[in-house]
Amino acid sequence: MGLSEKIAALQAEALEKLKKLANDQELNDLRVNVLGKKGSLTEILKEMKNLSAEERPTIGALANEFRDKINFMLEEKKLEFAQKTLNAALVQETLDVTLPGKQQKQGTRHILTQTQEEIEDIFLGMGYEVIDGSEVETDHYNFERMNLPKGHPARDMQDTFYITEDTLLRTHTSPLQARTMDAHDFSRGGLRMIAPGRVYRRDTDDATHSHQFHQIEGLVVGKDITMADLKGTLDLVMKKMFGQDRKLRWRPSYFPFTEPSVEVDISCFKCGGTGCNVCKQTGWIEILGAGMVHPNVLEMSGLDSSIYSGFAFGLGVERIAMLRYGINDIRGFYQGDVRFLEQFAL
Ligand code: FA5
Repeated sequence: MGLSEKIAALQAEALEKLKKLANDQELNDLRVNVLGKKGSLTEILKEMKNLSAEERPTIGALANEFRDKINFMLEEKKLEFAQKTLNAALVQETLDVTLPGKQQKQGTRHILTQTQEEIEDIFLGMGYEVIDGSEVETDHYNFERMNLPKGHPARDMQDTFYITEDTLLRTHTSPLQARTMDAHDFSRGGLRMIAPGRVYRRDTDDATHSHQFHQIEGLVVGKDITMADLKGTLDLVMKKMFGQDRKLRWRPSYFPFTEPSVEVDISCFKCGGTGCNVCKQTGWIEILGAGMVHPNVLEMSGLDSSIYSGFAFGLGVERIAMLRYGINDIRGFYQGDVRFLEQFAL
């Protein structure tokens, strides 16, 4: 068989194999077997040295034509395989935009935060400043500046967690009264502030008591502040919080840092005052402590108590939220049970 016939036979065989290729691996094998250094074409071309000078160019041209043709066809096949792989991937990765999405659970502000912010908004609307305080407080501000010197019997009602002998977790937000008065420049006028925050006591946890809870302190100091201002202010705020029908009841009480002192009750939201299990058949629910700032407290901040007077109050945020939403166990606020919390999602 002459070389041109051998090339023609090789071409026919290669074209046949090309048709049957299944993947890139087989394609590469065919390229190596036919066109590679030790491939069939190279073997055939080794015989060129036996040809005459006239025959060589013709066979050479034939061989080149064959090589180009096979290369071209292998390249086409390669593209075909790539296209197939791509199509298969596209089919597999199809995104069905009509499928329903996964529902994302969205968080919500805690009911205590909501209650606190609502109270803040009412006071901000009346021109009060909102003051932030530290939960770690000194004995000096928590007790002494609140007219509770060391050994005072009323300290027993607010035993707390001590960090050192003079550093403790605050038992109420009242130290912010002294701190705010100390920082205020009274030559520029009086002050109106509320101070919300977490407080701590060595109380036994039960349905209405927690060893940590939230208070909002209120303080107004100026030149002609009277008990009437305190009454008018709290009456307005409580009606905004609990509705116009609520009545307030003022009872004499005792706090070392106010004189006179009062405790304020609100007419029961459930029975309206006739008596039920929520108000323990009294028709009233205690909501806060308040009074006129004790002269000693004013004087300790450097104020002349014959010129300046003020009122203060401290309310429990949990107590307010429990009343508003009919929650009967304070522990629900802290347990993080989503079923409890999501009832108050806004
Ligand atoms: C005080 O803490 C005073 N500092 C309030 C005050 C401020 C009076 C300014 C006068 C002038 P009392 O201990 O009563 O007061 O607490 C105030 C409110 O905090 C209570 O009415 C109650 O709502 C809430 N509270 C008290 N103890 C607890 C507790 N263990 N758990 C949850 N709430 C509590």
